[in-house]
Amino acid sequence: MVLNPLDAICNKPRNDAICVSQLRNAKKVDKRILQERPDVKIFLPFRFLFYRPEQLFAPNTYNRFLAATGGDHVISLVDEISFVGPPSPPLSQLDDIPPEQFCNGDNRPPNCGQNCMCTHTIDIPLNAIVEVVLVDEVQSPNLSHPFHLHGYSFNVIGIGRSPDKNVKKINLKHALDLDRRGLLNRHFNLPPSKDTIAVPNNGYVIFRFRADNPGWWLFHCHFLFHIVIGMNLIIHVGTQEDLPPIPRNFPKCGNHLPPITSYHGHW
Ligand SMILES: [Cu+2]
Repeated sequence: MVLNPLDAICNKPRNDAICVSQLRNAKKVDKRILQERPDVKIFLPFRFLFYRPEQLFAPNTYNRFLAATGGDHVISLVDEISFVGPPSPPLSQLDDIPPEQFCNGDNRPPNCGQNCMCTHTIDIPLNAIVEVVLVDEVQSPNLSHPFHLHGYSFNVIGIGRSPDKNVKKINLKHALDLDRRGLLNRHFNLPPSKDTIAVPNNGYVIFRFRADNPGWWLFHCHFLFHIVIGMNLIIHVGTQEDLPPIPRNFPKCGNHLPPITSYHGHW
């Protein structure tokens, strides 16, 4: 019996494998999690961006990248943004971070380019019921990205691939369409609690949590070499007023790297 089969067939019982979404929670699950509509719904497609050598070695560009097997030079995009860390910790030094450093899919910096780099942060009201739909646009065969959320355990309510046999590759647009038509798998029978979940290649994962733990929580693929190239974002729950006060004489820190900038129309 295999846990998390690579074929991601999770919508029916089988003898050879079981998906995490088919496990049952030993504990009670928050009733609000099990209601049809969450308060906040976030679609997060993720993929690689391939650099051409001339883009990497153009004068005065210092792009970070991963040299993949086969010789590709890639960075990672989550919702078309490659995460860069803030110069100081937002938890204790929010005022030291330029506000324009933060971004998300709805608030991209102007002229951000295809390799858009900023501190991808999604604001969530305290106590909201949040649903996250991860969509694998990397689609590297047999590669499942293990996404990990700090600060919470979440309930996994769906794992799968497109039921449409004519669709060879899933993407955000198709996932949104499936969702509108009620064709994404969602199970509400004691969905299991996890803090890491592997997204099947060419597939999706749906999970939910109640945002009752205020703070700035990193959400990221757990492959270290994907963290380095930006496969991360921050789930920011509540406001600074929801957090305990910063201790007196708490150490401070600033940027130890020159700022990383995106291309501005050099494509
Ligand atoms: Cu990854």
